[in-house]
Amino acid sequence: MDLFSLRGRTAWITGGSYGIGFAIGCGLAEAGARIVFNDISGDIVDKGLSSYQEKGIPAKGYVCDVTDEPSVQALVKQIEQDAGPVDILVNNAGIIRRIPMAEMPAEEWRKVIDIDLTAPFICAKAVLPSMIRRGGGKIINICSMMSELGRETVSAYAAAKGGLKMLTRNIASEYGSRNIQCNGIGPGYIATPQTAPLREKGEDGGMHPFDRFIRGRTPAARWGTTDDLVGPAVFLASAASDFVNGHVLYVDGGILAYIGKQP
Ligand code: NAP
Ligand code: GCO
Repeated sequence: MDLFSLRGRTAWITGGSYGIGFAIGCGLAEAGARIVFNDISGDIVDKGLSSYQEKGIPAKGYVCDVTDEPSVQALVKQIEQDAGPVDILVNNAGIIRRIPMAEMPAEEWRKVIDIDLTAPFICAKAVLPSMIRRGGGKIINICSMMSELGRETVSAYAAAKGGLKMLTRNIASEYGSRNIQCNGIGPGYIATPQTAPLREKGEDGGMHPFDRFIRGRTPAARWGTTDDLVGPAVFLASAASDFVNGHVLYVDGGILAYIGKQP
């Protein structure tokens, strides 16, 4: 099944020290890719390097804030020297702020848009010239249920992830002729540090109401794990998806297909 082989490819996962990015990095490594990742702090990068090492993956880690274009441009040059040109970019780094919109300071809004939407633009722009020169590449943007649905308190995040879906389609439209495939992965509700507050048990040890809600809203009746995202990521990073472009692959246990369990 060489269609799914990533041997000889260099994959850069932004925010890849833990969570979804780390799982995708491990999966792409298992398919043969060289892994490079960045995070915003040296401590987190070191944590990531140890985690990859424990898995026997010789990943390279770099400190870089993905919202800072000069730093990203410099990082891409450094990656090229250390591990070769980027063949696969996974725009994974992201944050969420859960604040009712009417109370959300514009500064918090801007921070979410900057990291979740502008940074994927900055990182994709940084790798496109080399991909074009070399005859192709893969860009995978980590979207969300909120690329399609809204909910209370996540206005900035939903706007960013909705925009990321359209950025995905636009990169596919503008660079598809250069054999660059840009697709999205739309994870459902995944058990990571980002969603930990939604799963915290109450003082009485009872299930968090949101935890119960999501289990009822998901046909699979469970939260996703980061490992659920590995197969879709390998598919979109490999030759198996060379004619798939501008698509968001939802890995949500069926949430988007389901009206929800009758109370
Ligand atoms: P996470 O556990 O919060 O990890 C996010 C990663 O991004 C962290 O390593 C974080 O580093 C890094 N990061 C944040 N801001 C950065 C910046 N400016 N520069 C570089 N790195 C930065 O999140 P996750 O749950 O794994 O989610 C990863 C992606 O999947 C995000 O885009 C998220 O929106 C998306 N997603 C998550 C879910 C879910 O249910 N968990 C579902 C759909 C989509 P620090 O630790 O240093 O901040
Ligand atoms: C939230 C959650 C979601 C998930 C994910 C769903 O507060 O609703 O954090 O936004 O992170 O994006 O796909």
